[in-house]
Amino acid sequence: MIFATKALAMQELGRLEDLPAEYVDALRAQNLVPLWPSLRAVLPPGQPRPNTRPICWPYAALRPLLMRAGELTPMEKAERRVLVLANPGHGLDNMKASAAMYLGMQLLLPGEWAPSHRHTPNAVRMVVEGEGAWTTVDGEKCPMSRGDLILTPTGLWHEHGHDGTEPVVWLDVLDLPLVYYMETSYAIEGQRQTQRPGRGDQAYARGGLVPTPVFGRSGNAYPMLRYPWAEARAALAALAADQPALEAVQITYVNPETGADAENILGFHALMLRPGQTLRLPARSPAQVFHLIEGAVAVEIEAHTFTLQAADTCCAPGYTAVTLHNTLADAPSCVFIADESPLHRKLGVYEVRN
Ligand code: GTQ
Repeated sequence: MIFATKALAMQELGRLEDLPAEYVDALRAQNLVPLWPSLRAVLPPGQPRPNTRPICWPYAALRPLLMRAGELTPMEKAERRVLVLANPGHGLDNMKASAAMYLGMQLLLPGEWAPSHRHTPNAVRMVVEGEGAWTTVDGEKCPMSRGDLILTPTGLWHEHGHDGTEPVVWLDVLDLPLVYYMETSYAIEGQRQTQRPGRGDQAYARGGLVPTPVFGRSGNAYPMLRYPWAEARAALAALAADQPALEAVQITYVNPETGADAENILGFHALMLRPGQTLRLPARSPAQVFHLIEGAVAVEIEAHTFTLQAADTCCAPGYTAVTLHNTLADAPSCVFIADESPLHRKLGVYEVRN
């Protein structure tokens, strides 16, 4: 959406203190409030004033605290053993990385099981470390390896298990703040799922080639639940090699049957920075989260520069340009990006500023 940018000076409006206290009390007694003292706060001139601050959560600081949670709190007392990556701009207790995004680092120890449930918020997992864990989503067992993206879309049953020998950690990204704000957030507990045969990551393993049901449609709103990192990385490497002049070597995680975003509210992308590359992402309305899968990247957001090592996570408010610099001269770096773009597009508020 494009707004006229011709700036007119904004009129100073009357304050609450300018009104007789007895009048304000009479209004409040009828559950009424005057708009004009708050008008500039809810409709600020030119652009929003986000509470979302540029924040970085280095994995080296987070990991020992997460492992301690593993010692302090057994699974039965946690259900999901998660440390929430909270943005202080929203208040730590509100569990928001941005207005619509929740981030959590979840730990599952060998032999543990996080019981089956389903809920209205959409979630994805980005696997950070460890082998041998799996998430069963809607009956499909999805193995978890570093960099894999696994969807648990709204309403689908999911549970996590671990047959390996080392701790497994993943990053949860949920649209919980938005769904909670809408007063639509709830969960239902369930029984252990029976696993069904079939894997979307096999059926949809080749771009541009999709299974064609002859005897009726698959009927799955979410035909692909697991996006292996090996495939995503290969797609990025092939794109980088095929198009040497391409500035942004980026892919989007989509529904392979419709081409639409993989989930309804948040968007997910992987970006490869060429050795030494600096890439400026224009200011766009959605807030963004950057999680470094491999390499080393300096992320410049407003006055902040975060130097991301592998497994580090940071966030940027919307309406803000972000510059990414691959500090490796001889190897690519790969970044997982979560953003609020599907939501903004659906609501008609999506903007690119420059
Ligand atoms: O793994 O199902 O970080 O339900 C927050 C809520 C993870 C999960 C979170 C959840 C989950």
